[in-house]
Amino acid sequence: SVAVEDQKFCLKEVLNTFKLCLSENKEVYLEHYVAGWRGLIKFLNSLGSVFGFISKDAVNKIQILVNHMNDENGSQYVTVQSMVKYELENELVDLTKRGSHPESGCRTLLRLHRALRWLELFLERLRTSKEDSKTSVMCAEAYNESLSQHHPWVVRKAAGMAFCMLPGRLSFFEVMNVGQPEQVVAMLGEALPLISEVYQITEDLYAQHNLLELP
Ligand code: 1PX
Repeated sequence: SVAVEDQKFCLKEVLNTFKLCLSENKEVYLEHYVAGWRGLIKFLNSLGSVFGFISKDAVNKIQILVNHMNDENGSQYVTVQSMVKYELENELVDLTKRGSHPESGCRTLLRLHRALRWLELFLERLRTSKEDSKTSVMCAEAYNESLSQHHPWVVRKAAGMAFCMLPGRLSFFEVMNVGQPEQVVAMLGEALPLISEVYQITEDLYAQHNLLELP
């Protein structure tokens, strides 16, 4: 269940789940996508309760997807591709304004997808950071370049305040539970292309179906 997020975070596990995300013909498995996010939320939770409002929203979104995967039409929710096809063909998506399908898989996954872009930008900054780089600054820059564009002012404000509470670079690396900073950097170098690929495939799919602005 998503309620239990208390095991120790390990970046390597998250890396593995993102590896499992892609099928042979480059479809994105929802099961592993969700598992990847669970791992990230575990990490966020270990940083303290100021990030609770962020992880709460992410857990909500994951739960919506898991509910779709477990309901009677669950077989349509195996990959992001099959989900999009099924929901569009059956008119289960609010396309222009919120209506009778506020919890469509498509609009819910889009929120996580946008957050994945933030993650990509943030991890790339972490990977190339110097000893005196500030995680709060890297995080804020990544956020301003991506996710913030989809958030109202109050959310941006709250996020900005939370970023200031992030631990410094070295403690941050320690929480990642990979080993020495050089090993963290190497691991990030391995993880980033996978995350980028999952992001890009989803982005192209959503663009192709005109789903990038779902309400
Ligand atoms: C190895 C490093 C890993 C770091 C892992 C951190 C995981 C972060 C997970 C963040 C997930 C955020 C999902 C946000 C989805 C969203 O945009 N929701 C908004 C829109 O939803 P709606 O249903 O209303 O259309 C919603 O309004 C969000 C509210 C919560 C605030 C979101 C702020 C996001 C900041 C993301 C950066 C996280 C900083 C973590 C620092 C490590």
